[in-house]
Amino acid sequence: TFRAALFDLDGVLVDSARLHFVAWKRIADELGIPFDADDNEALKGVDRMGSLEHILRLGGRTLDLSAKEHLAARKNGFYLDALTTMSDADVLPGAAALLAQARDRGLLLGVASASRNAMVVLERAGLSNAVDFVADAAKVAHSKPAPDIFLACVTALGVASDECVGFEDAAAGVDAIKAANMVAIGIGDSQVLAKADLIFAATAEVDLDRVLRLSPA
Ligand code: B16
Ligand code: MG
Repeated sequence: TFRAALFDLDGVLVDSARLHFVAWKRIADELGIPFDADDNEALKGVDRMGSLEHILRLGGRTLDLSAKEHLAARKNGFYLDALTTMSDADVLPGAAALLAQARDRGLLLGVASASRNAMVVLERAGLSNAVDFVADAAKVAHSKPAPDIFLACVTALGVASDECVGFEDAAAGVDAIKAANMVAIGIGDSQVLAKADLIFAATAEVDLDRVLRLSPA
């Protein structure tokens, strides 16, 4: 039986992609690199430096490490400013109910986000008390698709990998869950998330009973 449910943040629990986009758009504009909402799709689940590198590639640009670090920090400043406008209105439909239902079933709840701002986001969204552990992306060696952030939850929650189910909206996140030897639930497009064990179109569509009937990994 499952003992823990691990959730990605952006795209599964909270709609923060919009705020990331606005912040990256300012950086792209400064660099003179065309960047629209479609381009932003590729940044979902990708960590901060990986996202900047993707934008630079779009523009055929290369920068040295210190210039990249400066831009990544600037983007984060814009994002942190935008987070002051975040509230429980940005919680994705069905997310709070799903967390409550999972806790009701006796599952331990973890958040496995690529975001170094996960704690702030959860606080702004009013969800910090709805979960048991929030993994710190700054403390893991390898970002998604590596399993590290999901394994950090396993250690902290005192469960085994094969007792966990993970929820993800990004292909790299599904790969991370599978690499951690967990059951993977995809939230979003069935083609993009084809490697997941079960896929729902949106968080609000998740049928937790169906999920818990899957046999652990
Ligand atoms: P930060 P997730 C990811 O969150 C976002 O999807 C991605 O767009 C963002 O670049 C990444 O967090 C890092 O965020 O700059 O705040 O550290 O989907 O893994 O919850
Ligand atoms: Mg995500």
